[in-house]
Amino acid sequence: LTTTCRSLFLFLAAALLPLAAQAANPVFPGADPHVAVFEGKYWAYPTHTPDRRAQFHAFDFVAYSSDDLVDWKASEPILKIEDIDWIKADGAPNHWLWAPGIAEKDGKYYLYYSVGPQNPTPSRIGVAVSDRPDGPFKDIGKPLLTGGDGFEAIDPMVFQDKDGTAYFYAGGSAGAKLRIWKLKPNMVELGEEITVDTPPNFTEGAFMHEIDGTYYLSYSHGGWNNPNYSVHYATSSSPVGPWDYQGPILNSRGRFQGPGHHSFFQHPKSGQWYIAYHYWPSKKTEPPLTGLRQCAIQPVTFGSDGKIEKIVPTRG
Ligand code: FUB
Repeated sequence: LTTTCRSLFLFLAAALLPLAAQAANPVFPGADPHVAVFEGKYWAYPTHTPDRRAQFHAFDFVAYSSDDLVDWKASEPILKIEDIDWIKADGAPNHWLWAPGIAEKDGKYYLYYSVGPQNPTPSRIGVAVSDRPDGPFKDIGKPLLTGGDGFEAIDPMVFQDKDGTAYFYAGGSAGAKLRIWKLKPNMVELGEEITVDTPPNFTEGAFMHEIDGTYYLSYSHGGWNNPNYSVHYATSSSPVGPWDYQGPILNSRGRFQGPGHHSFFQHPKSGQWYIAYHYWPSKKTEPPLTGLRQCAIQPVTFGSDGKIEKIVPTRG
């Protein structure tokens, strides 16, 4: 009996192991999550959505950290709007922060973020620097990018290529235009802008990752208040295109409102890729939406042709 019980226990333990590494969605509150691996831990930087009133109008950022993608711990605020002098100095009464992007270089961490109002322009993107992934971050004292002429400076993302060049991606929503610059080596100034095509069905939330020489540009399509809100992607042999449109990868198929504004990241040891995104995990699928946006994480599978297999958001 003892041997049978032990075999049964080992069988059940082995069967449960993969589940232990898979989070029950949603995993943490917020939206627009940029997840990255620093110092052997997962770090997530979402738009902070403390309550429904503030869900598009946050006044600080927090980071979440995890050793296992299951248990996530919120940090203290890593940057507060009241500590950003140029926002206060411009005198306009209503400002807010959202959609951060993170990058690390030579032991310093760079947090890029959208500063509202988004539309009408000028929308702006700021950048703050820290010695630690959980801050505190210090803003550099001026905007990195200002929108105008129909271009909305929102949804920053930095991709560091294998040759060390850092590319800065931004833009979307009403203008639905993607723009890309090289970042100067100091990571806090824009260098040369590269003229690129905006890929088909681009709305906002650009993200770049690279695998074996294929560059994957992924982005939100449809807008957060549209039932077709989803994530699409295009591939290229370079981080700046030209793009080969591949279609949608993440679509709730009417089950939930969302998903959108995502990031890709890789398990540092196994190499497994994951996608983090936000959605409204209530059953209601048409605007006006109930509840707050929340963040979810799911594994990503690539076909032998390098194409991303379609993902359907989960809850629980
Ligand atoms: O979080 C505010 C906006 O909603 C972002 O800029 C978009 O990407 C969308 O997620």
